[in-house]
Amino acid sequence: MKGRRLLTRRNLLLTGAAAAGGLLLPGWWRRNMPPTYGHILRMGDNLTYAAHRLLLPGQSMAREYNPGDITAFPAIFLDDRFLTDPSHPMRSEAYRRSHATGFADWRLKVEGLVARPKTYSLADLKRFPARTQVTRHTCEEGWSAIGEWTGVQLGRVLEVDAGLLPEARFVTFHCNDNYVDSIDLLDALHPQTLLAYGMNGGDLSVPHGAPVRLRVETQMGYKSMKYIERVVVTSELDDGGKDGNIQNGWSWYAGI
Ligand SMILES: Nc1nc2c(c(=O)[nH]1)N[C@H]1C(S)=C(S)[C@@H](COP(=O)(O)O)O[C@H]1N2
Ligand SMILES: [Mo]
Repeated sequence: MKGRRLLTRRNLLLTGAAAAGGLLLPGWWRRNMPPTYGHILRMGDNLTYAAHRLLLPGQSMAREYNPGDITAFPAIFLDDRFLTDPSHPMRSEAYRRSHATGFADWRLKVEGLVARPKTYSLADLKRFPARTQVTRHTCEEGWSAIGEWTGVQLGRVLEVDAGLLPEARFVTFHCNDNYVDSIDLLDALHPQTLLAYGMNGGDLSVPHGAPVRLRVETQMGYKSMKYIERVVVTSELDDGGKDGNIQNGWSWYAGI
């Protein structure tokens, strides 16, 4: 179910172009390839990653829709039952308590290769200029939905406020349900990559990742991590250990 990739004609073409680019531009290759991980069969990830980085330079924007295009939006994995059902997979007492206070005691840690490691409250994040965007979320399980997201650009927090150090290359997200995954700096600093606290005009709900989730509009839905609590900037890929999505069979790079 996780990390499935369709080998489309377009991907094959892109892959070929990227391979050619890599042979011609070894320096580019070194700078733009994701780190090696796992199994030789995962090479396909590297080729797709390289193809996107070569052919979609930098910051191409994901399509934005109008508020009238917003659709019903399923919530994956979680519903509000975790608040009352102790056998629910997400049973962090701290999260339950935090939820009961309207997330007043919730904090987001930003650490690693930043000049000023910081801890943000929800109010702190809301003091930054907000961005609202209506985008399509595509899940690897075969559904997609359109929603409106409001939040602060991750790039503003990382680059402007915390200050990225020169060795920074990846950003890893640790979530309350032990979900861990990372993105590279290009996606982290993309103008549509948000720490989102609002959805469809209201607060982000528990099923959709309250109080703050990531929106990465350049990749498949599973990279848009919910229940974020810690953001770590690194120079090397942190695969998240046993909780990491790679170990659980997902492609690290899931560009769309
Ligand atoms: N922390 C966390 N984030 C997560 C997930 C999860 O299980 N835990 N599921 C991912 C997947 S596979 C999808 S499709 C989207 C679903 O977001 P939604 O529940 O708002 O529809 O969240 C992503 N982010
Ligand atoms: Mo998904």
